Amino acid sequence: MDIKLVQLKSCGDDRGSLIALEENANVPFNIKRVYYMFNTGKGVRRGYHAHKALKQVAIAVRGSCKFLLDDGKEKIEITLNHPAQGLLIESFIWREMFDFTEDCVLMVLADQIYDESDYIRSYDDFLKMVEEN
Ligand code: T46
Repeated sequence: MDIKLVQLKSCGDDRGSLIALEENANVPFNIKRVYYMFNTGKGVRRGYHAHKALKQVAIAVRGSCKFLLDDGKEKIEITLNHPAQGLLIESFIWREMFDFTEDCVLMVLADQIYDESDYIRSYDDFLKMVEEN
């Protein structure tokens, strides 16, 4: 599956920790958009879609949450629980996010601006598109 969990270098000293994100360096694309979700309610499950072209890196900068990732053949579950973990999600991966802790801030860096036409929101359509590829 086209998923990578990248360890981000943390520059720590006695004042605390700092992580820098740079396009085409530890983030393997041009960063066109950054968004973050927080105040996610208890028991909420989000996502339920794949993307036709979008590549993203997700980082739980605070708290933790889980991802279900599915390439149409295999499903895996990944927990993001540290700000130094970057989850690279390529296109044509179905994703669901769940088990957000109350304090979770999930930040996502994306290689495209927001475009609803890039979303595949039907799981059946997703499976058909994967088979056709
Ligand atoms: C993804 C997962 C990890 C915008 O107006 N601009 C944006 O850039 C985004 C991402 C969302 N929105 C609006 C669209 C919806 O009205 O914000 C609302 C919530 O978005 P959505 O329901 O798509 O959120 P999630 O958590 O299901 O999915 C998001 C991303 O949309 C998606 O690309 O991979 O996080």
